[in-house]
Amino acid sequence: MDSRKCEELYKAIIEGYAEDAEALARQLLDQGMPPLQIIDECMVPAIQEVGRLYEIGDYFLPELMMGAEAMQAALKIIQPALRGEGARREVLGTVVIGTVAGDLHDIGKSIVATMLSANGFDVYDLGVDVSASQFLDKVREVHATILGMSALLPTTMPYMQRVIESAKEAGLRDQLIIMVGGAPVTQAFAEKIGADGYADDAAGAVKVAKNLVAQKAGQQKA
Ligand code: B12
Repeated sequence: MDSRKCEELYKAIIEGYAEDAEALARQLLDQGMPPLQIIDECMVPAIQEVGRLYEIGDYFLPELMMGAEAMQAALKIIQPALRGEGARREVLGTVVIGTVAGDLHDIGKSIVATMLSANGFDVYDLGVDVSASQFLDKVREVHATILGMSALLPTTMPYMQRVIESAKEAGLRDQLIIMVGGAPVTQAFAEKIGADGYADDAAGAVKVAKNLVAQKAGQQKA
């Protein structure tokens, strides 16, 4: 495997070159690098570095946006390969997922959605800026097993709790598994707001989702 290509993809995202990022992602796939490894080793560290440069004032909003665009261009190439990886045997559950109201960050949420879908879940991705009623309408419509929420801003994290409260008021809470995530979200926060599960990356999200579904099935049998 040519590790220079991974390094080049990392740099292309930091420098905001979307076309290069796309081409490099394709080359890495062609070389046989597993899609999740490309995301975790070449891409996520790059967008994190973009965030760090923005935080210390070296980058401004245009650079932040260019980095995000390069990241998304590469993701577009990787996602079909990621989806193709999981051999679909049975449907493990139905997931409604989205980024909460006021928050436009969707890169991590989309990776989680793709990974869940690759691993046997039927996934309805509602996108970004999703309100409590939009989440709950979809949960009712598709009889969701899992509701997944993502937030990247400290100011939008509290909205997750609001959605959980709304689910209780609507009488939907008990039938649902609620999972939360996003860079500033922690296990402690998840517990505090009464969510059932939390994971700090997409592979973890799949593991937690599978465990919670199995647990719930066990409870229903008992
Ligand atoms: C890319 C980016 C953007 C892009 C987003 C593009 C897009 N389509 O998503 C753009 C340019 C639009 C943007 C805008 C803004 N951003 Co911004 N952004 C980022 C950045 C650099 C990367 C986020 C990202 O994609 N990470 C990579 C993914 C893979 O990681 P992730 O999202 O954490 O997801 C993983 C896990 O958390 C988990 N996960 C995620 N969701 C879920 C859900 C579930 C259910 C589960 C189980 C797991 C899970 O799995 C994922 C995969 O591994 C971060 C920096 C950072 N370090 O996070 C700043 C950051 C989040 N942004 C920040 C800010 C301030 C903003 C703006 C307010 C800037 C402005 N002045 O306008 C706006 C807000 C707009 C809004 N209303 O949302 C700050 C927030 C800090 C704060 N205290 O507020 C950060 C931390 C940057 C910084 N260091 O200052 N941003």
